[in-house]
Amino acid sequence: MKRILTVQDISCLGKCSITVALPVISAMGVETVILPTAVLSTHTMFQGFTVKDLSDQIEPITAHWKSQDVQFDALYTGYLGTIEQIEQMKTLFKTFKTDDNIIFIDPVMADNGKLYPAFDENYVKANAELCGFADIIVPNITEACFMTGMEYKTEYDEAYIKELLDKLAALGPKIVVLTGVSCSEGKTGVMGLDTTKNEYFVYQNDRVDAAYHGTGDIFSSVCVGAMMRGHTWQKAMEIAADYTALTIAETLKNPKKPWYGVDFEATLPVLIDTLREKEVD
Ligand code: PXL
Repeated sequence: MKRILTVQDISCLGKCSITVALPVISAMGVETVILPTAVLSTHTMFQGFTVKDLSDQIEPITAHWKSQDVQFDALYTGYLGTIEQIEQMKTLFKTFKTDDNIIFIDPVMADNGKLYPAFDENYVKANAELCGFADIIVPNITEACFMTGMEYKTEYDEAYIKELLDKLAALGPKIVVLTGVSCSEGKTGVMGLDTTKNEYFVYQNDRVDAAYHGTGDIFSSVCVGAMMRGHTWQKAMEIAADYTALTIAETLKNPKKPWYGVDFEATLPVLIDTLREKEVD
């Protein structure tokens, strides 16, 4: 069984970060080791949330793992709280990166043209630099614009997306994937660039007209999980995009209209079936 390490916060209530990554990746048949960067009462879209920073735990926890000769097949980072933690990730990568594992970075910090409340321009710069260490990065368009200095647009053409991908590639990652890309009316999905082959990749499915927090975390977790189950990054993106769309559609059926996160618990069986159907030897 493959083993991944995911480094992100625990938002106790909110269905994002570790409370998504752990159940989703485990359900995909991949061991999921967690390194919590902070404990929050809720994610930061709630008013008045509490935060306990755990930066001082990162060094002792990772040192203990190192002493036990622990190895990982993927190092997956998501929401990190501070520039200091971004710096700590560089050390963690040096410690645990091997020739055989991958670094997967979701530079979670913004959406819909705006930075999340905790972040500023310096945080953006630090995250952009961290992306240079990655084998694969999966920013949304907002995060990509902040990291490249390009103008954020809600209406765009393929040339705009390709320019964003090229500028992200210049940060240094091997594979760049932009999420939330709509190539035509009523569609949404991803567009990627494999810098080692200079090949672009597009995957689109039907747009479900609703926005929920945590969908980026679901997408990234499924990507990592699918890659660990032997799928190519392109196939992993397709599985993740389809599963995210299905989960949003399922959440829309909920009469209680949850606003803070999606009902991924209801769609996990479908994800497991999909993986079985698409099993790679
Ligand atoms: O889903 C991204 C995310 C993760 N962690 C925290 C957040 C958010 C988005 O708002 O606030 C704490």
